[in-house]
Amino acid sequence: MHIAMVCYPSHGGSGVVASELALGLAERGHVAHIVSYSVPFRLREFNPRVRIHEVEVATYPLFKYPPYTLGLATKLAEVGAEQSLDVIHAHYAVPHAVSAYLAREILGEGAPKIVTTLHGTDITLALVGADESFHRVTKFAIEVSDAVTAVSQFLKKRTVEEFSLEREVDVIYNFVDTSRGSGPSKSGDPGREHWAPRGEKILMHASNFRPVKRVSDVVRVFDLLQREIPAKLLLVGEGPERLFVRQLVKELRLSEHVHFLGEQDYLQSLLSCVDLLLLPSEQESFGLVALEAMSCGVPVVGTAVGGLPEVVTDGESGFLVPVGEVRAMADASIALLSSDEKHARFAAAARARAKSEFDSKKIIPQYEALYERLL
Ligand code: GMT
Repeated sequence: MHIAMVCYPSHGGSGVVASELALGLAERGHVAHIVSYSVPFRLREFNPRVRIHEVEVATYPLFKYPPYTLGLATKLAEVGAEQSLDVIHAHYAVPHAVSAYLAREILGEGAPKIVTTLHGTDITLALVGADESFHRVTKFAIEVSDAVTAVSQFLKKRTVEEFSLEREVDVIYNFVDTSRGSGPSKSGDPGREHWAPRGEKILMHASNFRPVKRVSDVVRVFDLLQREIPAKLLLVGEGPERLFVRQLVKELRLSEHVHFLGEQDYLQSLLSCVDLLLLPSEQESFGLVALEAMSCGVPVVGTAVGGLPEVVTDGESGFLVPVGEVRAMADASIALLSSDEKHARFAAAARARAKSEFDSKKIIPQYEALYERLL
């Protein structure tokens, strides 16, 4: 099959899922065509079965805002005609599925089928709530797709309710290649020596530092924890809250224990020396970073929101507490890190869950089957 993958190329779960899906499909003999405004970071290495089609957006004095949706539709129609695409897989309803719909209309008979995967932020956060017209266009994009998937049961339910949908929405969970993750044993890792030379515990948080991630909660949890357990905190990612978080780290006099690592393309090598992942988000339709951590045998302390409880089993592969309960998050983290036996049990359960429920070998065939069903 020839499948166009439409995604955001930046560091973020949806781009990672689209890129890894493209690579997985290529491995299974298909050809994936990435259609985006730049090359997604995990696809920079040449792969003959993953072809990149960059969207150019016309700039013209009349255009106050460059029309990306139209540029994308034009590119999809062009790739569709030249490569006989079977499927356009849009990650996000707005604007990607809208462009896919336009391309399908332009191509007419024999046009590719449209699969739209909902990742959450378009449904659960600002877009839909902020503007009635976005609500309409999102509902439209969902309804005209040939198939729609959501990355968790939570997101499916939320979408069906929000848009009073009568159409079918499939749940296909996000996935991880568990063969890349190391097991739960953390001792002897060279990263440990570097970040924690005195044998301190290592905590990590990775996100796009948007307010929804509540990164300041990470710092406050760490502050409480390091009063009882010697520890270091690795903060991975870039985003609007970064300066504010830096300031908080300074105010709490934690600078020598907190490392800001910026954006990282792959987390596995970092996670191999990490003891605990903190994810205190206000909303998370899935929480891909939690799964990446679990795949490396890293338990997660996070919030019981959205689809996160479908990924992290509370009390087995981590702990989930209500949003904003910093003290509870710190207590759960302290409990996990102060007993080697407990930590090893959680680490093994986390890795086992990632392998049994979310391995790419289990999930990618579900997308393949969906494409085949449509064709
Ligand atoms: O969380 C973000 O801000 C990024 C966003 C994205 O577009 O990558 O993440 C969403 O999609 C991910 C992949 O399906 C999910 O793992 C995240 O939970 C979801 N983010 C939210 O729901 C806030």
